Amino acid sequence: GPGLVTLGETLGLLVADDVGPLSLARGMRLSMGGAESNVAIGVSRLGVAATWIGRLGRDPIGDLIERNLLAERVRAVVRRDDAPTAMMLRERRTGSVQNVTYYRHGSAGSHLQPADVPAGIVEDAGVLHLTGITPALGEGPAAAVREALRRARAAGVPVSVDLNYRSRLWAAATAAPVFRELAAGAEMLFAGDDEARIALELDDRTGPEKLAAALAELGPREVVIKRGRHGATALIDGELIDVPAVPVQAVDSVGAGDAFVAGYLACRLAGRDPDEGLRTAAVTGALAVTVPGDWEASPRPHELTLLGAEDDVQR
Ligand code: KDG
Repeated sequence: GPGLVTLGETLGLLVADDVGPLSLARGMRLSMGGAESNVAIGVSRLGVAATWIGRLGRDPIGDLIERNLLAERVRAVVRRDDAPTAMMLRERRTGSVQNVTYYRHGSAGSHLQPADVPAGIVEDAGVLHLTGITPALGEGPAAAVREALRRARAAGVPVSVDLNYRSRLWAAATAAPVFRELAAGAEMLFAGDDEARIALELDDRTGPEKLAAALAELGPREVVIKRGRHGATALIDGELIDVPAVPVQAVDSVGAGDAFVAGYLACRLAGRDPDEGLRTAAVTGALAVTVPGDWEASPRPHELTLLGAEDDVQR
């Protein structure tokens, strides 16, 4: 059936085994990450169809990414490019603070073009999901995002946007007008407080309710301010909803936002209301931080009750 369609760049990921300066790391674990494919996997795990569109290099990391997407039942619409698949390294500087280094300039993923999005794929989607990362990767990816957005709107397909500001890719002042353009085209908008402030060019005293209201004025009917361990504040068709975070032992917070979005969108695609979407999102987001890696911890439907389990051993 019509499910989630998303496009962007997925990267190989190396995470240091040890906490400390990366220059001293003795071992690293190889995996993959990418905000859009993280969301696609999260949605697929919850039993909703998901498609990821992007370019990968003709290299082993490209193979690794295709293999994982296939294993996760995410339909991958991939073009193999002569440039290498991008990589990122994560230094675990302290038990909870991580530092990301990208090796993505000139990568295969940054060569994404509007023509990489086949006719009909966006038009038949249940939701088109975009992030503010892709437009930061270059002219081609920015054009691909704009074109996908235009096509979705023309076909009456709801668009979901997660602003996902990445300071290593562009300056806040450059991102701001692009974020507002994405927000204006979205039906569902997700942002961290900091990202909302960047989009709206507001100072850091503006609280989540005000941020949600100001973002809703740009157009989206469903605005969700993701506040990490503080939960989320949503403005859904004019109604303010506060969602508490589900308390967990945090191991790796990267990917939590994507898991949150996946939980919400999977519910909305299954015809559930925003309230249930938000409750599910709080659970999927919490589960993501309990495990190293971006998407590995994404729950299956029967695992959504795991965090409330009374018994430590389930048998
Ligand atoms: O949301 C997690 C992503 O940031 C990570 O997987 C890598 O997509 C990524 C990016 O560009 O930062």
